[in-house]
Amino acid sequence: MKEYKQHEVSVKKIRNKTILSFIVFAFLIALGIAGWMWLRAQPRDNQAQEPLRKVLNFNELFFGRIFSNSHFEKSFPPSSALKKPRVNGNEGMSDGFDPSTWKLKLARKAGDTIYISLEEIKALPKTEIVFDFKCIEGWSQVTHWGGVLFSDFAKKYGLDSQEEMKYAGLVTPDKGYYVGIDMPSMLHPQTILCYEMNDKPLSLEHGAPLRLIIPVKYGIKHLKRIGIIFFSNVRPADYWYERGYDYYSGL
Ligand SMILES: Nc1nc2c(c(=O)[nH]1)N[C@H]1C(S)=C(S)[C@@H](COP(=O)(O)O)O[C@H]1N2
Ligand SMILES: [Mo]
Repeated sequence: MKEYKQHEVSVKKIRNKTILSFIVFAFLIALGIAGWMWLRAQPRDNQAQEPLRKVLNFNELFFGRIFSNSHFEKSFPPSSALKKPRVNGNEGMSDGFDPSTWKLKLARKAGDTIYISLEEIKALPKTEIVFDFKCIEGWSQVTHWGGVLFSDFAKKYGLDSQEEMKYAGLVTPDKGYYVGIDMPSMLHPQTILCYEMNDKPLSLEHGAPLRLIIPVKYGIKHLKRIGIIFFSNVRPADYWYERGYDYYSGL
């Protein structure tokens, strides 16, 4: 009969293996902590550590440019819209604002600024949109808005050369809230300068007299109470970008 050679595993060998796996384990943990500390120590680019900001920028380049401004947000029948949508955020909406004397300041280019009344804006063709409004805080609500397509507005006010620029900037009258929007999203056929909600004049808390509704973006970009619109080839300042969010914030 053939004898099988027995493998003897000595106690010493087992102990060495245990020690080795413990060292590897400890090393990996140390590596994780060192990596975390390295990331924390990196310089920040608008609140996000540079390596993370690079990932955000890459995502934005890849997904933002390619998908966001060419897709259509799903629309809903007006009957499915909330009657009393929640109000969220009042940055740049300081007291003492008088909507009756308001005019939109449109800075077309240096030395060419015009002021437009709400009546003039309401005289343009009206477009309505009912869509699922999404906030980065994680909630969404189907809401119903009316106003003028930004692209119609741009045609009316001769913004052809501005349309060639990369960004539009929107700022509240008190300059407390501001957003930058890439021009393709601004000209998207669902983007409106909005003055109505549920077929009624917009309330102050929802952004009267005029707000941006831009369904291809998260809520942070839907600036309420527009004071100024301007154009630029460099990114306009953006309130939430400065606080660590993605500049693009597209859906
Ligand atoms: N001026 C101004 N506009 C703003 C904000 C703000 O704080 N100030 N918050 C934004 C955010 S985060 C969201 S979700 C929407 C909410 O719009 P609503 O209050 O009409 O629901 O407004 C956006 N526009
Ligand atoms: Mo939001």
